[in-house]
Amino acid sequence: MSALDTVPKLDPHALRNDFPILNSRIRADKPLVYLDNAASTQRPRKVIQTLVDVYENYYANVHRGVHWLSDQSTDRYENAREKVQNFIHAAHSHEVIFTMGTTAAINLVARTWGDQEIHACDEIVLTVMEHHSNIVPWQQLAERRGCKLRFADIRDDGQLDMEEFDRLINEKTRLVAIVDVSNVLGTSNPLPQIIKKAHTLGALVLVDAAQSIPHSPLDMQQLGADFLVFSGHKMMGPSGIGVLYAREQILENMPPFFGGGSMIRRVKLDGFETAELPAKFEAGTPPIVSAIGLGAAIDYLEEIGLRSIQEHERRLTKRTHLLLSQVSGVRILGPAPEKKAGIVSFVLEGVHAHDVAQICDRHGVAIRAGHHCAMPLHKRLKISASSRASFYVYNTDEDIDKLVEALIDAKQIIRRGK
Ligand code: C6P
Repeated sequence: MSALDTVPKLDPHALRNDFPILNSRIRADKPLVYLDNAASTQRPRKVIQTLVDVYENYYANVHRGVHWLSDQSTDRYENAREKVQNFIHAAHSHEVIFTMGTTAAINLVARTWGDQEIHACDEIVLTVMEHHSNIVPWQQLAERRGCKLRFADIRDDGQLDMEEFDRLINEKTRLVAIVDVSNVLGTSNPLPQIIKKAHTLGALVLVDAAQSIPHSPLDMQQLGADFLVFSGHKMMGPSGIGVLYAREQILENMPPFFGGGSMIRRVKLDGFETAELPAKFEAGTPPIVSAIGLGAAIDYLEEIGLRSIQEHERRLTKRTHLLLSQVSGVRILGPAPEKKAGIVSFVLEGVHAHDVAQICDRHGVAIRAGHHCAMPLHKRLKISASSRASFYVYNTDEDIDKLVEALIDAKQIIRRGK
């Protein structure tokens, strides 16, 4: 018996009942087929109800009041932090900083750790498959500090070129900032190998886990990355909430980012002292209810089991590759299904990605089209745009059949138009 045989199989048809929005009928009464999960997932009733429950019964500002309601909401907010800690297996809950999302978390690191630690002679290693959120903040840092950015290429099969990565990283490298799973290629990067190499050379590693954290298990103490960033809205949580994880010692040494209430121990007219972690990085009133909602999303994900989610998506990805490879004119981007997560981007010969997505939409099928905030990657692939189907726990084989039907229709419509 293989280890995978012991992973309980999830039932997407049963799980769909937890998601009210999936009962929607759109565009001339078509059932909604939601395949845009890499952009944002849908929320189960449990998460939605948690938000309602907090607003109806427990809402007040946190860490401020001495009254009962404030205690209730503070307890729930801090409990959500502990849920995140356990979910990523961090050593301490104060290593979990709530932010507005992945983008905000990376900017926080660039503006604090980056401005303090990076100098003109330093280098930062990135890859060509990064999302703009993991490129632009480093370009801005390079403008401020004069450091050099180096980009590791991909191989023709859509995987990271590890030989080039090994050549780019050296004693000048202070940071490797890398995506765990590419939001376009679905490529899953060899993080343990990358982290080991970076640490040997004294560089830190930031992992952009926006596309991986809700799809496969992650253990920060085992992985040993220095920073980890992700967004709640891609893991069935509310939008406007995300996480920056960093090791305690790094956070202790980093200067605060936003100044204001909560992040101080004491303020005088001629200066201030910062608060302890994690408050030091959470100035102002935080996204209280969204954080509690994220905690509820984590409960839901853990009930299903990350291994089961990963297996389900692997199966859907394999099936999508198989069926799309039978549609003439489709070119799938990225590696073979066993080397990628539940993201399948493709181009349909002779049809613009936006037209593909629009025709899919007429069939009730929601996919994303464009550069997916990864323009350098599209340039590297010599295309301006692609279409992308991305899966989650509630997607079924029938959803993929509908996608394929829509693509065949798109081809016929374009042929008739010519
Ligand atoms: N990708 C997509 O459709 P925010 O917007 O801050 O929650 O996440 C930014 C981000 C960072 N890194 C990766 C790998 C991402 O995929 C994203 C968001 C969405 O692919 C919206 S562009």
